[in-house]
Amino acid sequence: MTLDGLTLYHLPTCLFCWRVRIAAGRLGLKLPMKNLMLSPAAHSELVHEGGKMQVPCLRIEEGENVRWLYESADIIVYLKKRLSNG
Ligand SMILES: N[C@@H](CCC(=O)N[C@@H](CS)C(=O)NCC(=O)O)C(=O)O
Repeated sequence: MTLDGLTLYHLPTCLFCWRVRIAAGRLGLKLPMKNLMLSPAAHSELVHEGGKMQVPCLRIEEGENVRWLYESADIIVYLKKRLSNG
C-alpha cells in the first residue's frame, strides 16, 4: 500500500536507510524514494529545505505544510503510527 505525501530521501549504501526500507517492506508499504547518489537536486532539497545532510530523511507533506523527519527509528515509529491511524 501507499500513503500520501511521503518521500524517503536515502543513500543505497546507508544501513540506516536500509533499516527504514526493510521496516516499510515488512509493513507492506511502498515508499516513494529519492536516491541522493543519483540526484544532486534531491541532495540540495534535503540540505536546504530539510536543514541538514543526513539520511534517511522522510519528507512529509501535510496539506500545505512540509516537514522533514530525520532518524531511522523516528521514521519507523511515524510509519507505524500512520498505518495504524488508517
Ligand atoms: N542516527 C541516524 C544516523 C544516520 C546516519 O548516520 N546517516 C549517515 C549515512 S549512513 C549520514 O547521513 N551521514 C551524513 C553524510 O553522509 O554526509 C539514524 O538512525 O537515522
